Amino acid sequence: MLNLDQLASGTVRYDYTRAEIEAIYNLPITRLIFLAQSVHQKYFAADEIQMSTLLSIKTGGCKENCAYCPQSAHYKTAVNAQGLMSVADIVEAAKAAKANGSSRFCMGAAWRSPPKKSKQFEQVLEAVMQVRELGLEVCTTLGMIDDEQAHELAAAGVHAYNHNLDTSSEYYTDIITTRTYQDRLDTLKAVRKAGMSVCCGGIVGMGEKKEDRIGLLAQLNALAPHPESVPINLLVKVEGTPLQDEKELDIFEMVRTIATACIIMPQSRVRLSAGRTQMSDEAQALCFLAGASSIFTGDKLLTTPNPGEDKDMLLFARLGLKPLAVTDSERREAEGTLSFQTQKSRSQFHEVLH
Ligand code: SAM
Ligand code: DTB
Ligand code: SF4
Repeated sequence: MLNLDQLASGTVRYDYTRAEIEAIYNLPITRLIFLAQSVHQKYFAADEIQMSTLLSIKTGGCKENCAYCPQSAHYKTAVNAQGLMSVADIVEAAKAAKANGSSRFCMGAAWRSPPKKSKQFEQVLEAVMQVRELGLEVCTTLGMIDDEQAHELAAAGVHAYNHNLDTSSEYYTDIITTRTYQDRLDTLKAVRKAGMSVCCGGIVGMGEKKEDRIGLLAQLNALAPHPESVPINLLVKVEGTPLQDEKELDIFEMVRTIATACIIMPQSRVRLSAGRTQMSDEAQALCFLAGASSIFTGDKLLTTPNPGEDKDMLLFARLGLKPLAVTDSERREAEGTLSFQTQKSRSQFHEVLH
């Protein structure tokens, strides 16, 4: 039996069983969304959405065989492989992202792992330092990294490292065979050890069963501390990948995944990530109601389309939402001095920041 009052209190727990997570996931959607939103507003403002901009700094030709990915060298897709971008070009793109209201800039590279002690990795570190100097929160997603690489990235100023578990451990081997689930967990451990914020989530709509979405949520919940960011991607079906003809997922399954993530990881920022071009405005609004409070902006994700600034601003205006004006690190700094337990403290927090 679920204790709804305990769930609504926003208590942080790392020991939800799959059965408990399933019971939350299967709640009547009215109750599920109400619960997710109540928990979300214990820790986050109701109307603020974090805007992150993605930039693919090294595109295509990846050695891994992730069945969803247009950048894998194992599949013939329309992606043109491109070597590592110059630092100057990366900084230009970051300046444009900042001008468009993004507070977080995420650089992605189609690497199995960044080449060790290479000129290329040095170049990434230099780009991180220069983007950081613009006042943007820097996030990177470069594949598997070890302790040393994690420390170098953290020292250069990377705030968050994105590395997804993608799906349940059971379904994982249907999707990727070139690296293991444990490899992913090891990278997450290195990221945490180096003091970076962890950004870790997955993809829905890859032909997985409901149990796999629940399995993914259970794996994420067991990470202690929870990932600060949890991206939930809806599969973007790309021609040439093994998942190009995958059956459409009922969008309410995505909504349920987001809501459940918000409830079982109450202090994590859940991101409505890839797949928004396939979603109606109403479906996106449901994801925000379910507690998603972050999106990727701009007209491109890494290689696939995204709705673009104008469309997003129009939707925000209709929904009364606004871009988060501060970075998560600034927010957490303020959080350190304030309790979030009462409505009063939330309004004080806003006075401090605005
Ligand atoms: N190569 C690095 C890695 O795999 O960690 C970083 C880039 S990779 C493209 C980042 C994440 O994007 C993947 O882990 C996956 O969750 C997501 N992704 C990739 N292709 C996708 C697609 N077609 N639809 C939805 N999400 C996708
Ligand atoms: C994440 O979970 N989603 C983003 C980000 N982390 C790096 C990537 C989505 C990629 C979608 C496919 C593409 O554009 O290539
Ligand atoms: Fe490579 Fe990342 Fe794509 Fe997998 S998801 S093929 S590791 S770029």
